Amino acid sequence: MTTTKKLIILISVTFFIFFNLTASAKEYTAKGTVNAINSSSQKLNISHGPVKGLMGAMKMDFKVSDPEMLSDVSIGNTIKFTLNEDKKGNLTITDLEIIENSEKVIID
Ligand SMILES: [Cu+2]
Repeated sequence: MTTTKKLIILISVTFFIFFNLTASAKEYTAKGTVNAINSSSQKLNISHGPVKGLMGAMKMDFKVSDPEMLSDVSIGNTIKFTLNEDKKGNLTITDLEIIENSEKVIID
């Protein structure tokens, strides 16, 4: 094998590894309303709008990256959040911001 061929193979392998690593994590931005806060499972149940390139509007659970985020929100809040999708397709909220602070009034 010539040195040139070895070099081409080495460059190809390097690029292949690089693109696989960089393509692993994807980020999305979404908006939704908090339906439930589950601190034991570190999840928020959210009715979210369409997430471009990922999914349509639906009601579902999302894990948050930091449990502190659960105490930042209240049921009924409309939030804007950042979703991170890992290589396996697991979705995690990595950032959130309250855009409408209308808390649900619970009457006992
Ligand atoms: Cu969804």
